[in-house]
Formats: sequence, C-alpha cells, structure tokens
Amino acid sequence: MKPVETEFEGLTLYPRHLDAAAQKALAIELVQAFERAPPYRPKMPRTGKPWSIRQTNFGALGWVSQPQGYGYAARDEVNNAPWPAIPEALLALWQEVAAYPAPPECCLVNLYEEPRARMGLHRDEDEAALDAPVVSLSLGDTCVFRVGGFARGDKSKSFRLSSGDVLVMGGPSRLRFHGVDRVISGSSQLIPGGGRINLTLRRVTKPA
Ligand code: MD3
Ligand code: FE
Repeated sequence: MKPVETEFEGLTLYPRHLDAAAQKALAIELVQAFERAPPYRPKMPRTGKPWSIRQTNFGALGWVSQPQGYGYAARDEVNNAPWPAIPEALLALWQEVAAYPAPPECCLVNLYEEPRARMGLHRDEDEAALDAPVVSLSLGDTCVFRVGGFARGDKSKSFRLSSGDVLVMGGPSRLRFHGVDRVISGSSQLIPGGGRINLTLRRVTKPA
C-alpha cells in the first residue's frame, strides 16, 4: 500500500507494508533469535519498577534501561552475550524507507504479551544521530498508538497500528512524544499465544 503522510510532518505510515507471508517468515526468524537473546523484563531507572512489556535487541548496540538511566550497550548484560544481528528483512526495510546514508545500529524489540501491556509517553532521545529517522514495524495484535508534540502536555492524536504496518518518524517529528495506550487482544493470529511485537530500527551514532 502507498505511504500515508500524517498531519505531522515527517511521520509517515506504510499500512500493511509487509504481507502475511513476510510477516510469518519474520515472526519465525524472531522466535529463533529469541533463543540467543531471550526477552527480559526491564526495570525503570532508579525506582526499579518493572515494565509491563519485555524487551531484547538485535544489532551492534542495544537500547537498555539500567539503574543509572537509559542508554545503549554493545552487550546483552542479562544474557551475557552480544546481541544477535539485525535480520536481513529489517535491514532491507530500513533501506527502503529510511532515506538515510548509513544502516541502523539498533533494533529494539518490544513484546506486548499481557492484555494490560503499554508504553508511557516518552521521546526517543538517546541517539546521537537525531538526523536519522526511527523506523518501526508492528507485528501481531493491533495497538492504539499516541503521538503528541514536543512537550509532555501538548495535544496528541491516536492511531491504530496493525500487523505489517511500518511507521517512519523523521524530520521535524523525530523528537515528538509518543506511546502505546493499549493492545487489542485477539486482533491477530500471527503470534502463537497472541500479543504484539514492535521492532524499532535506529541509527545511534553519527556515520563517519
Ligand atoms: C513517533 N515503541 O520503542 S514504535 C520505542 O510500539 C517505542 O513499541 C513503540 O516508542 C512501540 O521507543 C512505538 C513507533 C515510534 C517510535 C518512535 C517515535 C513512534 C514515534 C518517535 C517520534 C514519534
Ligand atoms: Fe519510542
């Protein structure tokens, strides 16, 4: 399907960019990669409060929530191993939609497994390469996703993200607040046992 420019400049939705066969193939590859980098439940910095989602990463750098704060790490400290490589299909997706002269370094994987799983409003601001877009792919259950402005209290708009949808957040929308309000249980049969997987591709360092 054709990309849809949203009312927010730089925020582009590609509905059903991956067809059912491509979604299934990727889901199988992810389950295999999870054996080497098992998803874990992160804790909030300082308070140690556990998140409602589980996470893992692929790529040279993984995004991690540590007691001292958020950041990127070259190793998976929970599983004491480097992160698996970013799957080819995701590198190809970045090439197709990112319009950026260097590959992504991080693929953060968010698993929304429980009916109450959500992600509070935040900005993705831990990357030095803020000129690169963030590319996200949704798999499995549909979610209600919220995009706001540049301050926490700014008015926001919600969108649904369904399995196979790709969202590109770049240009003037790169630092907008956003979050996931809820996941609609039972809306997809892709993932065995249900739930939603979000894959977020990011360039972290400025290319040489
Ligand atoms: C809009 N993940 O991992 S991805 C995250 O569905 C994250 O799991 C959500 O936010 C998820 O940081 C949403 C889509 C997304 C990512 C970055 C954005 C939307 C964005 C940056 C600016 C505006
Ligand atoms: Fe985010």
